Amino acid sequence: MKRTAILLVALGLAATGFVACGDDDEPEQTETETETEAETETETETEPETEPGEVPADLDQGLLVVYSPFERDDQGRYTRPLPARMELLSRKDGEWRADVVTDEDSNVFHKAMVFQPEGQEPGILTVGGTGAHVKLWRQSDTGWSAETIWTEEFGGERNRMRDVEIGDVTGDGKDDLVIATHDQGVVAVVSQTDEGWNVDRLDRRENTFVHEIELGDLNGDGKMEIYATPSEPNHMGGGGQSGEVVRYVPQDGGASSRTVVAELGNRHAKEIWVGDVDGDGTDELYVSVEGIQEDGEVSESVEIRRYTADTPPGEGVVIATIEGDTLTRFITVGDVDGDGKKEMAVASFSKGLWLLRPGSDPAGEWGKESIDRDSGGFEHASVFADLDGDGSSELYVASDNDGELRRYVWIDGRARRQTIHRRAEARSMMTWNLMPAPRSLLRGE
Ligand SMILES: [Ca+2]
Ligand SMILES: [Ca+2]
Ligand SMILES: [Ca+2]
Ligand SMILES: [Ca+2]
Repeated sequence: MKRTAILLVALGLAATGFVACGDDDEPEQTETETETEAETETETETEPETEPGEVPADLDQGLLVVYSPFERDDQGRYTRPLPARMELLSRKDGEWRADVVTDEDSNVFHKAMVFQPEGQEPGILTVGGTGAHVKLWRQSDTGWSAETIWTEEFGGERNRMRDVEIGDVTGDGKDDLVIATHDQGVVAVVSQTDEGWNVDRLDRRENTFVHEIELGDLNGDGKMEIYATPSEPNHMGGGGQSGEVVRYVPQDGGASSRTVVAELGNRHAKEIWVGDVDGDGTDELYVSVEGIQEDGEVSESVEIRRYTADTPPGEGVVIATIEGDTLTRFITVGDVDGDGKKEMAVASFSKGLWLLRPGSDPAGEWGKESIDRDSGGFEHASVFADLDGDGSSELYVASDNDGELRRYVWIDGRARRQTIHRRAEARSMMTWNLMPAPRSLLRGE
């Protein structure tokens, strides 16, 4: 994928020195970072501790943050991949702590999330790229070590597990893993059986990237649907990159149930979101349709399109446009003010963070306001989570342009930014995903 190689030059990257390595045969070590990375950054919060929005001294929930780290090449640019890296970020007694787990089997973790197979203790599920691995990590007295749930060489130029979602798509009452890959277009359901893990490949297409998986029930029949985003492989040549959004319903026939639900023409999506944002009790599909840049000019800007169960594939409703940007890889949904109505945050590549609110007609244009123009990155990983448990969502954002992980809280209707984690060299890593997780799991205490 040429995009990645060019990107690394553009962003640069650096070794951070806290690399704990391991493979399946020996326990991974964990190190607690002490000074340069895990300290609380307070430059944006000089107010006393009673200030609204202050981060509480103790948080029962922390964050899983996953990266592709790089070291410098002979020209001093951060282009040499290092082992995939995951940081377990937690806060206690007024201090943030980042425990680090790395994996030499891959050079990127695309996602990490809590997963508890039936009859087992919860662990941390990771999907990694080059090599393509799905692993379940658990902590013991000797550190973190992983069970490999699925690994495969797909036979294409790239070999990546790109996304995973957890849900019961087979209808047996047990959670499944639904996984997408680069670059052989695989969409697979990994199910827990008495003998171990069973991989059911619903799809496989040459020269196809599947960027994203979402699960939900748009038609309200109680059967969980799978949504996936196949496209032509990524390229940096400008112009179009054709893609679509497809649906599979394993309980209605698996591979044969494949249906195109969003036709995107010469455009495509790397980010979709499924859930009930408008609060009517039924899930919707939101598709972040990437724009087109030709001869240095943005001819088509990013659009967020909305689909319900009966929306024709060519008639998604544009609820918002991110003017002048062609990339948006994160949509996240939360409730910034705790009023029970949901908001959607959109993290664009170069035009900052935006907050969208459905109006009285959710099938019309939504309200849009800027959260922060000074935030960005190629992935621009973002997630709403209520780590402080006060009933309102905070927005956590990796601004890779700045090498910072930031927290936004809404006070009197306005977003307020705090930096909670900073790396010494912004270019040394790309952040791919953020997910909340219990501190007890992250710290093993
Ligand atoms: Ca359904
Ligand atoms: Ca709805
Ligand atoms: Ca709200
Ligand atoms: Ca909160």
